[in-house]
Amino acid sequence: MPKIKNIKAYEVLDSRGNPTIYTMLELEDGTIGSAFVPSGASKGKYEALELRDNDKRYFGKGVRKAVENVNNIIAKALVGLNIESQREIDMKLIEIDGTENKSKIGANAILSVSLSFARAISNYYKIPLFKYIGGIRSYILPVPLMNVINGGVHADNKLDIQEFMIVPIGAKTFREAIEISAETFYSLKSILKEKGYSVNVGDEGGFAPNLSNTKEALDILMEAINRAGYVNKIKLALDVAANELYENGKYRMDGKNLGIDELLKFYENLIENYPIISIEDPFSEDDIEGWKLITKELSSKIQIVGDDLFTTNVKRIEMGIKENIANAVLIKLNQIGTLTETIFAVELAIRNNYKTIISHRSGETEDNFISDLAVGLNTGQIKTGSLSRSDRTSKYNRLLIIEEEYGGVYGGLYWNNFSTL
Ligand code: 2PG
Ligand code: MG
Repeated sequence: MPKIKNIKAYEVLDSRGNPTIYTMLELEDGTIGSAFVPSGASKGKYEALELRDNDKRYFGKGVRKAVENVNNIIAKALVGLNIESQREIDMKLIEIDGTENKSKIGANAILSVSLSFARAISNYYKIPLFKYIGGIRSYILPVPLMNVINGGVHADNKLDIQEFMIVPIGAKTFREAIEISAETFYSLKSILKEKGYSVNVGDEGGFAPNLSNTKEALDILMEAINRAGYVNKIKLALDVAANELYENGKYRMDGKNLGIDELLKFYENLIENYPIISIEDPFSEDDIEGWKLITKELSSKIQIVGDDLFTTNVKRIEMGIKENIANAVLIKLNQIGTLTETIFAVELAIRNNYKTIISHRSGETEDNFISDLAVGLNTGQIKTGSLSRSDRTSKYNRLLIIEEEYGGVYGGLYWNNFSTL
C-alpha cells in the first residue's frame, strides 16, 4: 500500500447552510479519496462530539478548529505512514484523540479522515466503495425508508412526530422501489395542494404541511399511496424522535401529555389502523422502562428502532442487548466517528438478531458514502430522506447505479418475519 502523502481539510457548507468539513487524502502514487461529513439536528446525548468553533462566525457553527485539527494534528501524525488497513487508520485516529467521545479532535474531523481514507483505498484498488467495504458478501440493495412528511424539529409545523416514511417493501428491485415511491410522492403533492396545504419541503426533502396531528398526516399518506395504486407494495414507518417530546416524565403528543402506558396505547392504536412496520425512537434515550414495555408488547409485530437510544455505539448497543430493548439499530457514521467503529456496531447488532438501518443526517451534503455503506454491509435498509433535494436523491441515485452496474438482490425479502406484513 502506498504511503499517505497529504491530508487536507476544508470548511464547506451542508444542506442547511451550516459549515461542515470536507477532507481530501492523497496517497503517494497520486490516488485521492475525499469525503464530506453530515450533521444532525435531533441528536442523542451519547453521540460523539461534533466540534464547532463557538465564536462569532456562522453564529458559532464554524468548523475551523476541526479543520485545523485535520490539517495540523492528524496530518502530522499520519502523513508518510504506510497504513495497511481501515482498522489501523481508525485505531490511530482514536488514539490521537484519546477521549471517550472524540471531543479533543472532534468526531467530524476524525470521520472526514476515516472516510476519505476508505475512498482513497477503494480508488487505489480500482473497486467500487461498497466492494472495498463488503467484498463479495455485499449484494443486498437496501429497502429505503423515505421521509415524505417532515415534522418535529425538522419542520416548522405542528406535527410532533419527526418523520413519516413510506417503505416500498413490495417492490421487486431497487429501481421499482424508487419508481413507485416517486409516484406516491407526486400523488402526495397533488393531494396536499388540493386540500390547500403548502407543498414546501423540510430539511430532509419531505413536505412540511401545517397538519395538526399524527392521524391527519397518516390519513393523507394513505390517500397518496392509494391514489398512486401501491397499497400492496408500500408500508409506513415513523421516527418519533421522542427525546424532543419528553419533559418531566411525560411525552407531548398531539396536544396531550402522555405517560409511558398511554404512549404505548397511542402506538398500538396507530399500528392497528395503519400499515406501520417500523417505529424509531418511540421513547426517550434514557427512558429504559418505556423501551422495555414497547419491546415486550410490539417487537413481534413491528421493527422498533433505536437511534438516539444507541447512537451507533457498541457500549449502548450492549446495554440494549442486556436490557432486551428494541429490535433494530439505526446506524449513523458521525454518531460514532470512524468507519471501523460503525462496522463493529453493525456486526454486534446483527450477531444479536437486531436489524440495522444505515442512515443519513438531517444536515447532509452531496456525499453518498452511506449508499455504498448500506450495500457493503448488507444491512438491507437505508433511511435517507425524501425524493427531492439533491442531498437526498444523490444517495438514491448512487444505489440505482450500483444496481444497474453490479446487480444484487433488493432487500424486501429481508423483512419476511414481521407479522404485520
Ligand atoms: C434522525 C435523523 C435523520 P437528525 O433522527 O433519525 O433523519 O435526524 O440527523 O436531525 O438527528
Ligand atoms: Mg432518528
